[in-house]
Amino acid sequence: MKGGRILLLLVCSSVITLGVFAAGPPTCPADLGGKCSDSEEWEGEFFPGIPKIKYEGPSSKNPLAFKWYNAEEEILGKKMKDWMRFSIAFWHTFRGTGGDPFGAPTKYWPWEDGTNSLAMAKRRMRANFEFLEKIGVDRWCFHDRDIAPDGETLEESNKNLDEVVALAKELQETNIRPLWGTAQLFMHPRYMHGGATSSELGVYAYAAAQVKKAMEVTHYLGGENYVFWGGREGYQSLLNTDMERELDHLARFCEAAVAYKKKIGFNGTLLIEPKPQEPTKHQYDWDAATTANFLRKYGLIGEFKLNIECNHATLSGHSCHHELETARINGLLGNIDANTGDPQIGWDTDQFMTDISEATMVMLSVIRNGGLAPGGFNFDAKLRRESTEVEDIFLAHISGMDTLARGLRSAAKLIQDGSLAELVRKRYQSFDTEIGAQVEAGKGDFETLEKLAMKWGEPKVPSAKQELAEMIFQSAL
Ligand code: XLS
Ligand code: NI
Ligand code: NI
Repeated sequence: MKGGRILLLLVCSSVITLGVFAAGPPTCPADLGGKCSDSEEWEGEFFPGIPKIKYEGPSSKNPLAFKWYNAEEEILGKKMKDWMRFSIAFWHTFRGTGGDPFGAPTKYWPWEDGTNSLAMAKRRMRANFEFLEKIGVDRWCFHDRDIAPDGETLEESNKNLDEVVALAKELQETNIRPLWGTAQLFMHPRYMHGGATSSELGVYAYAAAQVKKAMEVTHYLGGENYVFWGGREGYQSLLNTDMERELDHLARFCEAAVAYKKKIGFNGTLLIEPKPQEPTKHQYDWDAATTANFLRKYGLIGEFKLNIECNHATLSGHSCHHELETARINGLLGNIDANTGDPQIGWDTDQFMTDISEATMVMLSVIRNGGLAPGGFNFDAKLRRESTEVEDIFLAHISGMDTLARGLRSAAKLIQDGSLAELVRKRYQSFDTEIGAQVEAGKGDFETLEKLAMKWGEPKVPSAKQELAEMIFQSAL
């Protein structure tokens, strides 16, 4: 199992921006039947024959149509598109290859030429925008190094990024913008001990420079949020780690990000994305509660919110609903990385969500939060290794969008029906009394409570009605 575990850790890093540097992308796999383009200019459409995806309703049998997601339809006083604020993750959709630690890539999209050149980066960006247009989503998310190749120097990397960002800005026109941008601080070997928590000051500085630039381009593109996912901000062993010092460094890094955001006039939300482990043995932003504690300890509450990823939630031993509620009740729910794990595979499989119950619970939190704006739902999800046709990119996103849309409809039904809320209200009704209110107001001192306990005698403990709660929930799906 140990060997398996190491391989699993490798999987996580391989899902993101495969072949960005060093080893580079695979060469054109003629032997595997891969069809690689070699022309500089891409003629015509990237997704020929695929129309703009429309809503056709639940009875439609057309796989290239929405059955539940009807962007303009109002649910609980808000258009579906405004509840969802969907976003496409560039790294999975345009850099994912289906490769895993046990096997070579399985996907070679027709527009790939087997290189990681600037010309290729630009062509991919054009494919991204054609996809956004056809799927009807007006937000996208990126890491700096997914969209533009690393250069020999920081200056060269920045120049590459500027060139691709200029094209993205043009292609965005007026209606498309990033839901969030981020810096990739986990792929390059310099980040092997982390970025902000590296033991090496030079790396800390390099990470800061990369985040500075990524914040600038996110701002330039009209991004609504900026994400920090600390893939390698953690440790492999406490024996050689000064955890207190590393956490202090991470906090200083966050403070500098806040200062820079203000300096450049970026009004987007800064988001921290918790994850318990992968690729480190233990990541500092383990889960929502741990991250909230970090923010509170260092006086950063109010400057950051959380980006909750469902697959990370289950990796930390919680449900996605738990993580969303923890973030929400602390005023920290900012964004959702909408994906799901696999109950039989132990790592971050980043699958599109297909479970209607899970989607309904997710949407219950979102509704209670009054929506997510300026956050939204980023599909941090990838096609299965075995799904290899261009059409599968559409099918995967349609299925993910429909699942969440169905979740929204079910959650709205539950709220409108009111019986679940009534069950919860009744459960706590003893606190709705005069004495209960005093206790909740902090006036329940122990002497008073002892007198009451003696006067009341053995309390009658009511039923939690858990099965009834489940029945009500099920009937809304
Ligand atoms: C990896 C994370 C990553 C972040 C962005 O597990 O989910 O994709 O969302 O760096
Ligand atoms: Ni994520
Ligand atoms: Ni993830």
